[in-house]
Amino acid sequence: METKRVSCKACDIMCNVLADVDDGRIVRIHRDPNHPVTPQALCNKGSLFSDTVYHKDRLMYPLKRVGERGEGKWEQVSWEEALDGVAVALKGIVAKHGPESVMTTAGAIVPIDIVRRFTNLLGSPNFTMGAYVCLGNTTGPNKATYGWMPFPDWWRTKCIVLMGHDPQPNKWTSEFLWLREALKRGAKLIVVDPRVNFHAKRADMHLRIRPGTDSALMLGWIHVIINEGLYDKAFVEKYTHGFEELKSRVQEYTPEKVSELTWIPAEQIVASARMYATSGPAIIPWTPVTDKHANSTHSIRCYAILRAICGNLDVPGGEIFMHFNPNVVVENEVHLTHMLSKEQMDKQLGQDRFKVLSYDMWRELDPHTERVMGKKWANQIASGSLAHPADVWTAMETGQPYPVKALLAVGANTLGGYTNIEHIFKGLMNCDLIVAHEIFMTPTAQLADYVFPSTTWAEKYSLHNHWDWHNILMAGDKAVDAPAECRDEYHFWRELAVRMGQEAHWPWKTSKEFFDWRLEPMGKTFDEFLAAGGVDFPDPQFKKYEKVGFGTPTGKVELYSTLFEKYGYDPLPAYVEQACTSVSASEEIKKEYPLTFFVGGRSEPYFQSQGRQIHSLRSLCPDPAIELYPETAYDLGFEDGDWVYLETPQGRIKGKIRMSDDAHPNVVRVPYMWWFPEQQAYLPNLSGQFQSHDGMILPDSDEFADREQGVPTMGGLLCKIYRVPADEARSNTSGIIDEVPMVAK
Ligand SMILES: Nc1nc2c(c(=O)[nH]1)N[C@H]1C(S)=C(S)[C@@H](COP(=O)(O)OP(=O)(O)OC[C@H]3O[C@@H](n4cnc5c(=O)[nH]c(N)nc54)[C@H](O)[C@@H]3O)O[C@H]1N2
Ligand SMILES: Nc1nc2c(c(=O)[nH]1)N[C@H]1C(S)=C(S)[C@@H](COP(=O)(O)OP(=O)(O)OC[C@H]3O[C@@H](n4cnc5c(=O)[nH]c(N)nc54)[C@H](O)[C@@H]3O)O[C@H]1N2
Ligand code: SF4
Ligand SMILES: [Mo]
Repeated sequence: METKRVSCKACDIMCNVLADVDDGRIVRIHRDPNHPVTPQALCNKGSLFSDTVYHKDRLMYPLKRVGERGEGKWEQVSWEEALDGVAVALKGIVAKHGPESVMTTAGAIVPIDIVRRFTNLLGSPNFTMGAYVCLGNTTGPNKATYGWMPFPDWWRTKCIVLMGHDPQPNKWTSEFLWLREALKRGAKLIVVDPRVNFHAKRADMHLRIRPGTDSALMLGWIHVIINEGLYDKAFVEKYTHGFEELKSRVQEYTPEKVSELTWIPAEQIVASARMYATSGPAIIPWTPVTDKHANSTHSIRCYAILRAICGNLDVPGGEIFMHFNPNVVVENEVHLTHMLSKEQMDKQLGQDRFKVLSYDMWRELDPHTERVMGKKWANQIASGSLAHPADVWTAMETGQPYPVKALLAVGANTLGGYTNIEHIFKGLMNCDLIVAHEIFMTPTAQLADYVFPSTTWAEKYSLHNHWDWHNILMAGDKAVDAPAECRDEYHFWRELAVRMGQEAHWPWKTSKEFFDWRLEPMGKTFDEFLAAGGVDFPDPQFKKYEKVGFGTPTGKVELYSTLFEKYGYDPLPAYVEQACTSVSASEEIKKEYPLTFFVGGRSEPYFQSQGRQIHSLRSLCPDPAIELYPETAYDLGFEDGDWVYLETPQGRIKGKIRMSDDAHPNVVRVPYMWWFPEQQAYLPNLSGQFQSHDGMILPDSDEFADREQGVPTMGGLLCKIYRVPADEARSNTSGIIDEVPMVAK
């Protein structure tokens, strides 16, 4: 028996784990106690991953569609035939509609750098991904404020603020463990969450916020911190731009006003602001919760400003600008962004309105990034530019402003990856070419023209540093060989690239050769790096700004953003009430939809839309749970376990009531990204994609998106709940999934 050191990618935090392998088969996945960055990290999704690797429904051979789209009629073909077919179709589409008519995408656990390389060389500006509503939209506001997105110094901090964000033993375990160590050392903890979440129970302060109002709370904090003189005056004086403007802006956000907006008592707002500002070096770790609101950009700007004015930037225990790891060819360089012409960049969908996520702002920041970090087109966390998803579906559906005809989806269940599923569906149904590189026959793959079988993470090598977010480079071995004809993402993109005439830019035939090249600056091959421990964590350098300033147009921290001003956005942070909330909706709507909801609360044994076909995981959470406070449920006439419809003006989904004392009395938790692999596959049911998926109740129009980046909201809106008729209740979902065929033949 052998033990392999593998990067778990059953979710996107990528803990390093150990896999015991006997006779070419995984027998156990367990913790790596000695890993220098993610020691002891492992959750249920990781430890049970062999149930995915050896699942009976895994895709094993390339398939070519022979019936109508979504009909489920396939022919098994060779990789060569399938790739040739895709290349011929792509060339036809590019010749007719231009390269911008091709959209590429990738999920959060597959490499992004090679997708962008392919897409840039093809000449399309239309890459986007699910991270449009996650980490992908966080970098822009950080960069606009101080040039780079920092990483928290978990290892030395004295105070932690969790804005909803809630890592747990079965949820981003390595981060949970960093947090746990910090708390053991005595760090203070402030939790801002409508629910009593895992860490609220362990916090020094818990603020129960109305979903979607985080920027109001942060403006209240800035108000207190400035007016009480709790900020770092020397830093503010020397290194910031626009302090007086900020000071005058936050005057309107008195604790009393903020209390009304957020539901948090005024004295808690004041006390928590003081705790953040006075406990020593503090961190506000990145939170995806505020990457999903029509207030996202303002919220992210507020965190950035708090970090700066309280002296937490680039100091031990604060938030570090890790910049690029010098020992590797970074993802940024793999992208080859400079090969995409300005003419093509200007065609990126959504860039007319959402500049902060566009090539435009990226281009503006280029000289400043280069001054500070020595590199242009610094595409940190794949976010330098993303096409606006809703505009892509419109371009597919209507051909406006130009047609998008092809979708290449690698490790991404695009149909269920955003808000307003019906819009996505209409777009996809009008494409000429859909390609999926997948491990299962997802609803998106069911609509494809070609489906390529992928390796899982247990069957491929890995080299990553979270998309250049930080500079901690980590390598992982593969545990076992790929089964049947499963091939990794590198194989897919390179083989397609060669057929599209990009061969000169893809000299490395395998992912390992590619990693060998990326590690040339270190002077090691991938195998040598792995043998040496597979971790490169350069010693942090603090206060680099004293020498090089900040990567912004003024070279300072822009509390008042000159770039936002240039683009006609509010240069100062603000709170903007979202549409259709308990404050902004009409009386009529409020009466009809009395409850506020958010999507998420991700502690379930599934990563995003995955895992529902894995019996060991599904048995832990058989049905989509709509979480309600017991008294609220009782008042509405529901019992625990009732099947209900949850409806918004956009649409409705079906779920099962889960009473929880942890819930906020006025707030409903909506389960995320459900589909039912045990149900009838292909059209019209698409494995139940339209039944319980949160994307059915969420709009994607500009009215529900933030102004600067077009981030669609996934929380803080109104809904109502009513019982599903008894005869319908159990017909669609079931925990007993093994009794039902996974894919209808
Ligand atoms: N088991 C498991 N772990 C996962 C994932 C998974 O799918 N399953 N997904 C991973 C990914 S990609 C992500 S992005 C993270 C997400 O993980 P988190 O960042 O923790 O986000 P959520 O779990 O969606 O919500 C966390 C808390 O935010 C609260 N909340 C809801 N709305 C608001 C609001 O408007 N403001 C505030 N302050 N709080 C609010 C909720 O009540 C909830 O307790 O989890 C990661 N880890
Ligand atoms: N409506 C809605 N949209 C959302 C969210 C939401 O809650 N609701 N959450 C948002 C968030 S926080 C995030 S991070 C993103 C996540 O976006 P994605 O990462 O795109 O999410 P998944 O649904 O997990 O899709 C990944 C797909 O990859 C497949 N897969 C798994 N392993 C491999 C592999 O090794 N190779 C290949 N090729 N495929 C593989 C899985 O079967 C799955 O279908 O979505 C965002 N979008
Ligand atoms: S948290 Fe769990 S699923 Fe995610 S990488 Fe770590 S072990 Fe794997
Ligand atoms: Mo995410």
